[in-house]
Amino acid sequence: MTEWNERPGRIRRAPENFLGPAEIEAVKQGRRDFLRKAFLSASAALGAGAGAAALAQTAPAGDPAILNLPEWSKTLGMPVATRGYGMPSQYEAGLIRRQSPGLTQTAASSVAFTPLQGMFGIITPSGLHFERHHQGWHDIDPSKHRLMINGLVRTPMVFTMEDLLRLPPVSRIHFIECGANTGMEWGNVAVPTVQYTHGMLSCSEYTGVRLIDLLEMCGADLKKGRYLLAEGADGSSLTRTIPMELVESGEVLLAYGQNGEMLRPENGYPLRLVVPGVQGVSWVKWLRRVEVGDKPWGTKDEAVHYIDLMPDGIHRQYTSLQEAKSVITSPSGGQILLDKGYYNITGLAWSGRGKIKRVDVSTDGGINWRPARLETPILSKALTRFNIDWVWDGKPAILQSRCVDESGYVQPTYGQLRAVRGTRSIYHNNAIQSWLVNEAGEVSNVQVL
Ligand SMILES: Nc1nc2c(c(=O)[nH]1)N[C@H]1C(S)=C(S)[C@@H](COP(=O)(O)O)O[C@H]1N2
Ligand SMILES: [Mo]
Repeated sequence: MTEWNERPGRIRRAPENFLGPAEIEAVKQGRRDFLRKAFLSASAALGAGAGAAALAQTAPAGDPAILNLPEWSKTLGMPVATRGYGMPSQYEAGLIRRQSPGLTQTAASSVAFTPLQGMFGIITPSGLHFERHHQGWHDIDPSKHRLMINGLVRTPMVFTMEDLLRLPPVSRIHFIECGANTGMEWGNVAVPTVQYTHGMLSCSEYTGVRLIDLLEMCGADLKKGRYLLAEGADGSSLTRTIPMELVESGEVLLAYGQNGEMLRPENGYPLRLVVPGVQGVSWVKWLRRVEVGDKPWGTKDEAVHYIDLMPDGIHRQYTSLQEAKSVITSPSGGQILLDKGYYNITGLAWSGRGKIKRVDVSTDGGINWRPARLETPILSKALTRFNIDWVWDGKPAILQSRCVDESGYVQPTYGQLRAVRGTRSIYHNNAIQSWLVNEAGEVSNVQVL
């Protein structure tokens, strides 16, 4: 099926990770054919001398999509509620979560990435939210799910989902990013598309109860109890230590809602922890227990995994905050610019410290920078969408974005990041991403120091 948006001035969506040489040749041939046909009919319509510049604005004469009434204008459409739960158009079937080609996965430990290249605005549709499971996912019967709060509390309590749904809720928009996002790029360029370099990233409106309110109901000892242990109900018994000051800020939620409906099973239905600004592993899914304690637990998920190997050979622990980071999502790796001319460069920026203050974009590999437009809303610890105009002259170009957050933190280059962190980490890679556009318009993943 040819892509509906495959025409000059537009970008062909990457259908899969790598485009093979044959597929690239087919796209190029398609572009040549399109231009020749459109040029011939446009010249015929406008008279001799009509230039190629008129192509984009002028419908080719004889275009059947203009001349003939389509079927859908002449027939009765589908009845309401043909589908009780709405689904995307059949023409959008390529925009799905995918597993990375370069990643070894097991049935137990697995990840599927969000297709950032095809998305608009800042909210991730729930069906495209990335998935990261340490022991697979379950669709848990909410009537059988319980949340226990114990440890340094006056009255240990057990809540049903009904109990939680009766309490006053709040709704907030936040990003979630796995600490291992972009992890495969530490050594060198590892994967071809933005889906795989940055797709362990999503942003939703979450609805739920503030954890601090429940802790107060249980009479938690906030003087001694400076830490929490959050535990999931899946087979991995995922457990993470959460510092109490994060909870006291009122930001940490016991969420049951995501984008206006209940959480999806893959994302922790019926209850998950939301820890804004902090790496995804602390957002415990299928949350069944919160324990109040006086020191970090040092569990397997924080002693062996999600630690940063530093150049001196020592592991850094509990680096949970996600530092400021940005990425151009289109044009991006695997896409092809079908013609010279105008393009809107678009992307996302986010920071675990608060709001994004500024994003600059370079089209020459970091020599010159121009400020991008930040689209509203600009929310704390949420994705921020940026856009900037660009005219491609057909010569090789390197596209980069660099963000600054409200704390003044500037997103580092790969050179700056590696100078501090070395090359042997897996987690917390927030370096500037570079996309190379070659003379054929093909966009690929490269690293610029
Ligand atoms: N109970 C439980 N919680 C979990 C996980 C898990 O496997 N089990 N994975 C964690 C990791 S590593 C991440 S990055 C996020 C991913 O959330 P998502 O699958 O909703 O995108 O959930 C976290 N919470
Ligand atoms: Mo993660």
